[in-house]
Amino acid sequence: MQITVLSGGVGGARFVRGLVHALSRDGVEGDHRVTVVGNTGDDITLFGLRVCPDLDSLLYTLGGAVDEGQGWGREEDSRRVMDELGALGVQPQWFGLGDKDLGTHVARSLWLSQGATLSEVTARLAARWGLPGQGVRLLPATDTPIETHVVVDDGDGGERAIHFQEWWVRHGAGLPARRFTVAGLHQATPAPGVLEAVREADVVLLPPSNPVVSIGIILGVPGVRDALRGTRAPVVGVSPIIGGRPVRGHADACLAPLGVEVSAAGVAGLYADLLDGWLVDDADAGSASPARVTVRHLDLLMRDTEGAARIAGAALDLARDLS
Ligand code: GDP
Ligand code: FO1
Ligand code: CA
Repeated sequence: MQITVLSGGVGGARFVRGLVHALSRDGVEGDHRVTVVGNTGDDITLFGLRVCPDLDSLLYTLGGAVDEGQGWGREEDSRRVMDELGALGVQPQWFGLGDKDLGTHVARSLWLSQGATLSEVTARLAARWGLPGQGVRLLPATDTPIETHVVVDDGDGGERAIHFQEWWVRHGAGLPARRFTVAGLHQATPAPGVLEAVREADVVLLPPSNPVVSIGIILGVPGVRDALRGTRAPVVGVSPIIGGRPVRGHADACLAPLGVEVSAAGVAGLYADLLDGWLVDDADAGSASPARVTVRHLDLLMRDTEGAARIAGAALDLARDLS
């Protein structure tokens, strides 16, 4: 069975870890059964290094090396390099890169500078973290550099665009967003294997990732949304909103500029043209859904890997029933 997942960082990574657990527990075998298409809109160049937070959250989580409390970055990391950069007056200091994490960014930037594509770099990093041995292939949504920007008030009656990470991390998504733009998106092409992974999948899963700045960005890469609309595979999504609130992060601040209600139904509406099945939390049982979408409800909180596996298993069950 070929399962394709479009993923952001923490929410997507925890779901994929649960999916891998469910597949190994239920005895489904075969190499590269799971293809994860990761968001690259969060990517940023800092200190001359290319940082890909969502891809790295996937790598570290599946590699068993993530800082579980944060959901991103390496466990038991230190900040000696950042401290030294601070002492040297090097900015920015609002984005904290751990020492072990920096090794990833140095290697990625080196390999990119030597001419490797982001897909090739990601495959090398995935090998380091044992993803192929888990039957997981990780693809960036695109090899074209893209960056999500947030248009905010400039305080002078006009507007200015800042990098998504500056908005999310430095400002805690506290500056009201007028809209999101994605630099480079129109020229971007899907990374090798992305469209095939969607078209030839048996199941396409949308994990509980941010619908605007994670999955929304992947769907915005030219050709990807059409591939989801056209695939014969059932497309099943998991709501990242429980009881009208994001479980973590600032998805509410991302939905606001789109005028979309912060609810499971609001998110389902963003996927209405491509969704076949939709999992909502028990708290949202009875919530509205787009026409022709089959909705089931269950406990959607991923407390641990077992909990994530339970949710992933429910998504696969729904997909099977829709096939
Ligand atoms: P990010 O890139 O690190 O922000 O991670 P994602 O985009 O993959 O996922 C973020 C979304 O995951 C947020 O909107 C959260 O509401 C959602 N999320 C996080 N943990 C859970 C959980 O346990 N259950 C559900 N249903 N959603 C979750
Ligand atoms: N998130 C923070 O809130 N503060 C940070 O200093 C920070 C550093 C960081 C470094 C590497 C990395 O891969 C992720 C990091 N994140 C940090 C998380 C991350 O940038 C955001 O949560 C996501 O991009 C939002 O989707
Ligand atoms: Ca993200």
